[in-house]
Amino acid sequence: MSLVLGLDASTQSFSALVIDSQQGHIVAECSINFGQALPHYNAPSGFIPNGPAGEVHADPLMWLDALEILLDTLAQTCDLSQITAISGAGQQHGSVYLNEQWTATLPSIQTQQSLASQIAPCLSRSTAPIWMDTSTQAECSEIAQAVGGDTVVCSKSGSIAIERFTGPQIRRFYKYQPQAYQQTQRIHLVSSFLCSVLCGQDTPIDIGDGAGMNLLNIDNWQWDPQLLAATAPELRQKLPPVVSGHHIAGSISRYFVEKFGFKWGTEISVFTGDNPSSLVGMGASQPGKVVISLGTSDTFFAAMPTVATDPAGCGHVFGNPLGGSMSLQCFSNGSLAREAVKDRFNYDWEQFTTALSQTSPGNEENLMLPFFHPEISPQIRLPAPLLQGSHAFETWQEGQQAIRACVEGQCMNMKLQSDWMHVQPDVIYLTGGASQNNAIAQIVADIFQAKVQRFSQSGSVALGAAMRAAHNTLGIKITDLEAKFCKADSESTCLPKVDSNAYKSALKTFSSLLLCARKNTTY
Ligand code: ADP
Ligand code: XUL
Repeated sequence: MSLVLGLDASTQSFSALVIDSQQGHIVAECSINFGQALPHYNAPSGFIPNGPAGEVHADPLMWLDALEILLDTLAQTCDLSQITAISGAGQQHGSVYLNEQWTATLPSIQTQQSLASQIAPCLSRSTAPIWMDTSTQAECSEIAQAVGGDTVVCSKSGSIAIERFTGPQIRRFYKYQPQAYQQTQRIHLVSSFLCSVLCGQDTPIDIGDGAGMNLLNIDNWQWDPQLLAATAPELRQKLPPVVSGHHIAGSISRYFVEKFGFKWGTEISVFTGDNPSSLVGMGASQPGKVVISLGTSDTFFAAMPTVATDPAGCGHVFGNPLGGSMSLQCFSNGSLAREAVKDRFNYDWEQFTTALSQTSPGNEENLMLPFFHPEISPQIRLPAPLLQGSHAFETWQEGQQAIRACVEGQCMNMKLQSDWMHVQPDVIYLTGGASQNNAIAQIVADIFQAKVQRFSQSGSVALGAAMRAAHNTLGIKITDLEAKFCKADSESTCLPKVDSNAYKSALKTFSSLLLCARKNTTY
């Protein structure tokens, strides 16, 4: 038995998945929802609501408490001493700020107290800005201006200066809290922070997650001196080194051996971002497959044969944890937008699904821009859920139509915004919490005019982490792991039920609604 653990620290939950890498099956899995398990953090969806000026932060101590509950729960169904390798992934772009106590504290953490209470004194900033933060518009302009414009930022880092990316977030912290910035000795991503805690030592950032910072040069996958200088002073020494996804970051620390029964010496592969990890878990790390993930954010991504950047500036290039690069487009109005419409009509998911099956493709031209908080792709800051003819979402009376309009709007937007990747998929691999919904999957198939496939295993982020650990530590070929774990569930395949004309006019109208909303936006 070669048990391997994959961890997924996402926006709303912390999940674990254990695979038997030789037998090819899932041994155990569990998930801790931050809002439900840790209500005293007042973060019902995993982040602190109503931050000022577009700030969206989360408490890193909440992630640590969740990790402990997660491992306790996992230990009830799985003998953790049998785990032979570990890796993990985190929501991308979020950053954790640590003071001079950090490196000395990590190896000396004791089981008598919680992780959170021992790491708390190491935080030079009590909260971590996460990917939903839109507060850094000024800092993005400043960085772009300092290096010669957004075209330069994009050709260097794979993305224009983007509000949620870590570099602009760091600059804002430096500008508004210069003293706390000065006291910061280490800045980690969510992924590298958690990897360090598990290893009991400071660990590197991988090229998959590192590329989401506007600081990494995608030509050589090293920190870019010009971008560092444009972001904040003395930044280079505050960042950990960058490594490829094959790197072994360390082995499990004494705390986890003594408290949860892990075996001494269990190797931990460097963590990566949730999307790069999902690329691996979906069996899509070689070019040719397109993945749509319907999670808190919706993402559209693919491994790329060559690096291509988005001329419109909303798309990104990240390192592929198994080598090469990937393209990604992120939509911030994902699950929380679907939930906003569902909750507005007091529906549950079953009623939501019925609504989709009782309305027809194209929704009789009832269109919605399904943006309930600022959108990233395209950049739209106004909360402008519009009906055709610019009526506000509040005027929608008809729940069934509103629900179809929301999901169709999300898929049409995704199709239009991902055009720059020039991938015309015959098959789309669907993952994330909402992918289990057959009616949503059907709309994806209809709008993209592609076959949609799902795997019986929906947790592709944690699976990708476990596959990477099995590959890096146990030397198992990725193709062998894909053959065992990335099997499409034939019963859940969706084929388009309408032809390409069905959405022709809706796509055109949707496009002009987008243009109109962009003109009205404060960008
Ligand atoms: P993340 O990893 O970003 O935290 P997940 O991929 O786990 O998010 O997805 C969680 C989301 O899945 C929930 O917020 C919920 O909106 C959505 N979801 C769960 N069940 C359904 C369903 N039956 N239909 C549509 N969406 C669903
Ligand atoms: C990707 C992005 C989100 C987060 C959270 O650029 O911002 O997908 O990784 O899932």
